[in-house]
Amino acid sequence: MNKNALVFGITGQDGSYLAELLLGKNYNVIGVTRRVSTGNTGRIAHLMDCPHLRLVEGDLTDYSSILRIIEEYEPKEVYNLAAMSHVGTSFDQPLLSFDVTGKGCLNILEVLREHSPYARFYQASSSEMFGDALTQIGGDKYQDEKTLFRPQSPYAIAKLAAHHATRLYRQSYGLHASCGILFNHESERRGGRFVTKKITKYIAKLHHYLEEGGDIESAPKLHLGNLDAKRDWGHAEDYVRAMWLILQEDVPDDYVIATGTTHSVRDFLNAAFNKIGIEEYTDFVVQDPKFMRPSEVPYLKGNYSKARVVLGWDPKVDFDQLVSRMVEYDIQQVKEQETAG
Ligand code: NDP
Ligand code: GDR
Repeated sequence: MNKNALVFGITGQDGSYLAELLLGKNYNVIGVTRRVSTGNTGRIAHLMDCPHLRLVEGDLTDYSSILRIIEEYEPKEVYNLAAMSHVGTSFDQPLLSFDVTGKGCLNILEVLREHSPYARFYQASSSEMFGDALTQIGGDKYQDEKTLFRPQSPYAIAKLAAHHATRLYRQSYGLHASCGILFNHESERRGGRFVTKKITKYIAKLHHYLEEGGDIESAPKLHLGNLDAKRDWGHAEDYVRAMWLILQEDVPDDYVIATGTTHSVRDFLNAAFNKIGIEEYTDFVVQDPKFMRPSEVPYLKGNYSKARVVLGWDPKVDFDQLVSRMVEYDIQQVKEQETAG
């Protein structure tokens, strides 16, 4: 009999890749979607005809819908990828962020404790929880499972609450509950308001504009915030593999998942503009206070040694490949849109 896996956040970037991975491993995948007035299933459209995928409506803030779904499907594995995941937006919507990203996880844990104590639970923790914990930046400094948490946004505070709740339910009630502390991971399917996708979508449009004979001076500009922040960027396909591996371990635990390399937003801009033959991005980018955050996480670089040793996990896609894949995909999208109409 195929195992049932329940995925909260299946319509998101990671949810779509995780669903593909689980379906490939012969799971029955039950994906929780929010009822919205316009479509939110674009990222999983290619999976909709799969007989082992079922979508059910529910919301992380609604305990009763989580209870109903878990009682009905009795999943062996539960992945919580649902969140209000945009750090910048969490400063404008702190209460919603906490309700969804923090308390939502507790809703699942409570249902599991009372009704499904043998299910295995994965919580999507985040490198944002480290915040500005590293006071001296640069060099070979990195974050690992022992690094202090000093969250710098409402999002990170909510994630840290969920992280500690998961640990507490593991230790106090014996739940098989684990956290992946995932560093930034991007992909062709990344949401359009995260910095990498914002850059690659702009570049794809700029490429088309220049090919059509547009001149550089009149080109629309790309408005960004802090260009000095450094992030450890990997590809989502690699990271969902780590999520699955974490739940296959008999002993639940927390793992840092990262690439061990770090690049600034400027580095990403340089790499992405170089892909379309532009050496200098500065003619096209404007720093706009609107995209600056009230507080920032300056430097992230993860040490994933524990995941490598225990899970046998390593990332396969490096920074340059990630940038290439995103730029090429977005250029193709623009071409298809132009051809379509
Ligand atoms: P996305 O923003 O792409 O996806 C978030 C998902 O959560 C969507 O499916 C969204 O549904 C769903 N969701 C939001 N609110 C609710 C709610 N109230 N009830 C049920 N579902 C809800 O995020 P990613 O795929 O990039 O990330 C997955 C998880 O991993 C998130 O928890 C994120 O915070 C965390 N994370 C991500 C990292 C990254 O770099 N990508 C790094 C570390 C952690 P809808 O489609 O309807 O909006
Ligand atoms: P982050 O990702 O906040 O790290 O959270 P994001 O891509 O939003 O920002 C990365 C860095 O780029 C700077 N930046 C901008 N960011 C955005 N979104 N838009 C801009 O215009 C812009 N200009 C500069 C930011 O200030 C920041 O320093 C992501 C999310 O996926 C979280 O859910 C996840 O937990 C963490 O990664 C790990």
